[in-house]
Amino acid sequence: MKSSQKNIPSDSILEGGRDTDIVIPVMGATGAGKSTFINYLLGDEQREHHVEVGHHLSSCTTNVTPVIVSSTTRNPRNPNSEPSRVIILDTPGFDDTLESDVQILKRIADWLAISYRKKMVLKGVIYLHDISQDRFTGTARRNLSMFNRLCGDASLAKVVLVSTKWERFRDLGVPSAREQELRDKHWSFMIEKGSQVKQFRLHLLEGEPLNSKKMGRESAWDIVNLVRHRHVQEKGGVIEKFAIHIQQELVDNKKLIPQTDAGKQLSYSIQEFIDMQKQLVALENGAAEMGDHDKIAEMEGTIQMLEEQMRSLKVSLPQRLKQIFKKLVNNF
Ligand SMILES: Nc1nc2c(ncn2[C@@H]2O[C@H](COP(=O)(O)OP(=O)(O)OP(=O)(O)O)[C@@H](O)[C@H]2O)c(=O)[nH]1
Ligand SMILES: [Mg+2]
Repeated sequence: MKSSQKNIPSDSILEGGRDTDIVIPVMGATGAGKSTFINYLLGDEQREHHVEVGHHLSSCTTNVTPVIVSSTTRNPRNPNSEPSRVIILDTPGFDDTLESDVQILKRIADWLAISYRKKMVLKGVIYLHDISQDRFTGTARRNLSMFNRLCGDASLAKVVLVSTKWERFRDLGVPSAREQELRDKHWSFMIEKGSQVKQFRLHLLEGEPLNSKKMGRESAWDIVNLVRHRHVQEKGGVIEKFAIHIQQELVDNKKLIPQTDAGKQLSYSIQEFIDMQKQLVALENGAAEMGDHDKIAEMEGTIQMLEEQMRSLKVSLPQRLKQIFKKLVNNF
């Protein structure tokens, strides 16, 4: 399945989602190596399922793409029993060169919300960072901040922070110092809350004979197995329900994406703003009919937040958009 198609492909994996599925999203800035990591998990034998890897400066993965990396029969004595699937979710990074953050968040959030409704088990999250980058750039910062807001503090113990592209250095001292800086500075809060740190390595030490395919595959699987086999509490034989913050916000608390902690961080374009206003008007009318005053108050808060953002947009609105906007606001 290629992930760079403009239209969102039909997602048969999500459609067939069930409570025996294990989901592990892979996140991180564009170019961090998310798709490459997933292809190492698949190996050459499953080359037909490889996701597209970017070799240009532009972002590559624009859609959320689930990939089944393992599928095992749970009950060997019953060949008809549903196999337990390990699904790795390839995601686009924020600050993408082709798509707005609003679109990216929507794709990730929608997928996660549906999978949660289907009771697919989100075991943990892998966050990749390119260690060969000379600076912790604004994009790296933005991705980490959005990631934290998606996961929420309570889920940080299920996060594995992974550095990539180690073999780009001859002098192995350089990335080690960088990793230390990540641990001490940018990742320290997450490590305190239980996140683990790992390296995705295509080779071990300088000068060693390089079998990057074998090493890369083992290294990728070590990381996935760490997430997969983490201690799971079973309550009455049922696997512990694990959701990250945004899933709880969207499904349990019935919030809209702009009302979530991650959504509140985004600047919305005028068109996105108008689309959301329309959605809110429809929802608010529904809530008014039901007499749901809490919901109305919550939505009014969101509308206010959006209006403030709108005011702070330093762009001059075309007359036509101004009229639509005014009409929508006057509806309240
Ligand atoms: N040397 C080295 N190169 C890597 C590694 N991981 C990825 N790359 C290269 O980095 C580039 C980007 O890799 P992708 O896997 O497409 O990165 P991505 O995170 O999926 O990027 P987007 O889809 O744009 O978000 C490609 O040229 C890869 O070959 C790694 O561990 N080592
Ligand atoms: Mg990619």
